[in-house]
Amino acid sequence: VNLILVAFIAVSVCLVVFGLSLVFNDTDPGEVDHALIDKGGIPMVFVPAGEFVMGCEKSEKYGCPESEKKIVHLEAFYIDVYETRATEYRECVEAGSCGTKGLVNTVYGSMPAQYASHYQANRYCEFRGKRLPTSQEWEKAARGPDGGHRYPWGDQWIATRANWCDGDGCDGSSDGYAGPAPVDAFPENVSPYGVRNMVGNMMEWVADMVRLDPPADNSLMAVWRGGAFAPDNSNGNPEKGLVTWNWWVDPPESHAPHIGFRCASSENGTVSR
Ligand SMILES: [Ca+2]
Ligand SMILES: [Ca+2]
Repeated sequence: VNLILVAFIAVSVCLVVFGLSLVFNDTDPGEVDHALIDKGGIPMVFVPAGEFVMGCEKSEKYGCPESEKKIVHLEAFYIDVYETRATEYRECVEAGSCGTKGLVNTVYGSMPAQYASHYQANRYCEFRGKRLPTSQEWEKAARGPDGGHRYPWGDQWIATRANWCDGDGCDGSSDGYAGPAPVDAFPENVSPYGVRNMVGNMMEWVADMVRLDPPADNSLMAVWRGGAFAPDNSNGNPEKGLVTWNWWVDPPESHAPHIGFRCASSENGTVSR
């Protein structure tokens, strides 16, 4: 009788596991490969070549004069799953390849690198054999290939899904982090390609440099993407500050507590499994 019972339980467990695997296969985007890592063991995802929707309609509720909607074709690339951690930046410092000027990180573990200038972010990505993503690559990785999500997870704003500002300066709600959150927090803040925390937590430097007002002001400014935990997210308006097409600039030498970055690569040899 015991043998029959054991056999029955074993068969039941197998059926449940098989059933679950079918369920997960149904909900898994399939295209996302979570097993890719760079030479330093940092997780990356592959974004295949193809078109995506960039920018937004001028009729958007809050307007988007700087990023009118268009179809853009990009070659394939890889991008980090997470914002760069302070621990990972420190490895570059310890290897003698990255500077510490302006950096005041004291919390490591899974906390993001803060205060890195655009120059330092570039240098760090070079140290990893990578580079900063272009603004177009960043937006494709955040929005996905089909239709162009408004937020990485879809078109509806969900206040608990991203680290944005807390308290009176915003809408009064709290997401549990008055400052930066670990880069792997908010697991539902995920793009169709499996990239995490693209909007919220740290704003992210991208490779692009622009002149906003030539010739009156010819200084080159560095572009950042994605909005942040800080209360200057469009005055606490997440629908405006954390949409995937949002971008603005800061001087490339800026060291800001709410600006971080992640790296990208076009090279097959950078990434393995
Ligand atoms: Ca927050
Ligand atoms: Ca971010």
